Amino acid sequence: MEVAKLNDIIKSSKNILIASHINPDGDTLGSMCGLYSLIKLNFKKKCEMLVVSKLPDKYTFIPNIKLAKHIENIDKSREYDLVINVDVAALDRICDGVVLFEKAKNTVNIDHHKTNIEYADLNYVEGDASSASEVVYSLAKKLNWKIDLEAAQCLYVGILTDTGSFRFNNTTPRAMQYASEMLQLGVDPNEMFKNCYETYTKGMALCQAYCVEKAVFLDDDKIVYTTVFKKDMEKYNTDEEFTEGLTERLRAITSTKVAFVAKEMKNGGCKISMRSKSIDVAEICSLFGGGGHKFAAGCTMKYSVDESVKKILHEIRKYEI
Ligand SMILES: [Mn+2]
Repeated sequence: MEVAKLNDIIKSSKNILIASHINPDGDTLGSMCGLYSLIKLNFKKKCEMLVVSKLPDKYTFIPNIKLAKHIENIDKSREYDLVINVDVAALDRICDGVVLFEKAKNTVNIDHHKTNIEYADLNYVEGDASSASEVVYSLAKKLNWKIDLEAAQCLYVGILTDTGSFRFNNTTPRAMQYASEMLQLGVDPNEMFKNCYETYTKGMALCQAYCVEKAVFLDDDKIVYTTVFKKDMEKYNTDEEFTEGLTERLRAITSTKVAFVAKEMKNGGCKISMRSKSIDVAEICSLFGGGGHKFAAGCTMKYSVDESVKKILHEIRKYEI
């Protein structure tokens, strides 16, 4: 996709909305705020930012994140000249934001999910990029945009968190080169690390320990899963955020090939987070309306936790692992 078109479309738009996905992570928020900073700096335009879920507390340090509007507080009858989705693999990931997306004169889709079906007018989807933040940064470079410290801090968060601190397979030379350039712009890696990872409350740490303790190991320990119920979160006085990193901990066990966490949702249903060292878990999650990456994916199921676990196990066991 021709990058110059992005310049033209931003220049010709008076009101712009940048949208992030449901249950936001560091990448969708980092790329949203990073793009916001870049548009402000290079086009002297202020855009609006949209979040469709509660903002995780730990990400409130991201520059300008507090300017983002929650979907409940935004005028849904508004017609934007331009809506830009970042890290949004499928349109339903922006929930009611779809109304605004469909009414917009122009739409742009900046992403790195291989499952992205390029649903916008302009699509910048790089399946090999570590993160949507990396794609935003690469666009900024190609378009010769100025990049300041504020933008670099935001985009660094996306690369850092989506590569699991430069540990996953998506840690490419380019991802590290960009991160290096961001450090040259003044990003403080230790400060970023502390903000993104050293954020557990006592309740969160204890609830994670409890969930690891009750993990179920199957098929010569190649499959491991654990469950999280609303009553567990109540007991430890923690919310759903605490499970971040839990699936990775289960995958980190030497015998594990596939790990997943099944979490009871507040409004019923069950959220599955899967990690793998062998099979394509995005494929399994897509059977239930989810998706993601080969070794890290998720889905939301409308069944009880126990029922969801059964269904997921059934699908995993269709593979040679
Ligand atoms: Mn991402």
